[in-house]
Amino acid sequence: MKSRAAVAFAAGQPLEIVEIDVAPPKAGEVLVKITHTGVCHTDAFTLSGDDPEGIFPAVLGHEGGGIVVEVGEGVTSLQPGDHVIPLYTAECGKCKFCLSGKTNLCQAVRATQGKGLMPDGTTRFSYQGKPIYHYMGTSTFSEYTVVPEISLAKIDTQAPLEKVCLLGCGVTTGIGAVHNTAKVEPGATVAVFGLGGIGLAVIQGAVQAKAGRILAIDTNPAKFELARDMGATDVINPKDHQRPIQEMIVELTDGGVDYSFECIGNVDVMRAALECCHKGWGESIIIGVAGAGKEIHTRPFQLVTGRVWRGSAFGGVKGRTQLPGMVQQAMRGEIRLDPFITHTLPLERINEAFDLMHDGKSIRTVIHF
Ligand code: NAD
Ligand code: DAO
Ligand code: ZN
Ligand code: ZN
Repeated sequence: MKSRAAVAFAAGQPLEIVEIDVAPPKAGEVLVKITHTGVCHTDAFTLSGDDPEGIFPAVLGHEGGGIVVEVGEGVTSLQPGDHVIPLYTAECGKCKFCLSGKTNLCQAVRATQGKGLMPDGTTRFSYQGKPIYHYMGTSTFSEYTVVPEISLAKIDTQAPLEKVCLLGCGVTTGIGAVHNTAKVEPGATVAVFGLGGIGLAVIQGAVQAKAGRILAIDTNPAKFELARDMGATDVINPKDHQRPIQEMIVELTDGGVDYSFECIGNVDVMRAALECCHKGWGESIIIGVAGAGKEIHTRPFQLVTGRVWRGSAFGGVKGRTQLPGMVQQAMRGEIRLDPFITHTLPLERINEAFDLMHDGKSIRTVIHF
């Protein structure tokens, strides 16, 4: 079938809106009509060429919501008409990772997903007879996409797809990192570095966890109003101060924070986020994705003296099991999605969403098809 899609033909170039061909779903696969998709910093990262796994030409996008159109052979858990959120972290429920009880990083389709292919090693997308690659197993920048059954969370048909699509990445990642990775407890002091969609979601999670103090840090002061609205108690622009930010935070918080979250992808900030943690117990969670080849540094004594460095992918959330419940939380108003949606645009104007992000003017632009 034909599908309107925003295709990344090459790194560093704007997406092109073209009509691609989408092949029917094979065994274990599902054809989904995407109604809405957010644009996340990770899409921009891949498009920039900094992503070591970036493959072109590809249909990017991983923060979508849509409706099942057709299911392939053997698909039992979904049927046409079901509403779904595509998952870049699948949940097969059977692999060593799924069964470990220790991680959400299902590996069932990981190898092919990382190569821009479906699990059988081929692509369902083409343009003018040439293959177009998938992205993160989701490719939500196409009106029609094909996704493995195990990479789809079935959600309430009453949920507004134009909002809950954000649970496909940003909001879930931030909130999940607070509850599943850090396990922030009531009264804790938290520092959040980077106040984009991820950082604001961390703030929301910290408020849910009843953190006592939430320090929000960004070099763009335009982000502070929303951070305060989400529940930040202190906002700090590192550019307003001469001293290293970690020193300042340690002083402001009587020895350091209980938890910090890096939501930027900057390895220097990752160091600051670790070093602003309290001696003996402070934990720093890396969420941001750094450029290819980047490395983190600190003095080992920071760890010897009790600080902990962790990472979090998709907030440690198991998508098929947990996302439907988070959608219900959003419908009850327990997860706020509206503040994240600063812009909405039609697919044809998707490049403007990247410009808004790069200019620091948006949190999330939701694209409609
Ligand atoms: P974003 O671009 O919307 O937000 C980043 C924020 O960081 C901006 O507000 C920017 O002003 C701020 N910033 C930049 N440099 C800074 C500095 N030196 N000090 C303080 N603030 C600074 O991005 P986003 O969509 O919120 O994504 C954030 C990061 O999280 C990205 O690296 C993205 O790839 C990553 N991410 C990770 C996961 C995961 O599962 N681990 C999921 C989604 C996104
Ligand atoms: O299993 O090896 C693996 C990786 C799974 C993907 C995790 C991605 C998390 C970071 C990328 C940001 C997503 C938007
Ligand atoms: Zn994302
Ligand atoms: Zn699995």
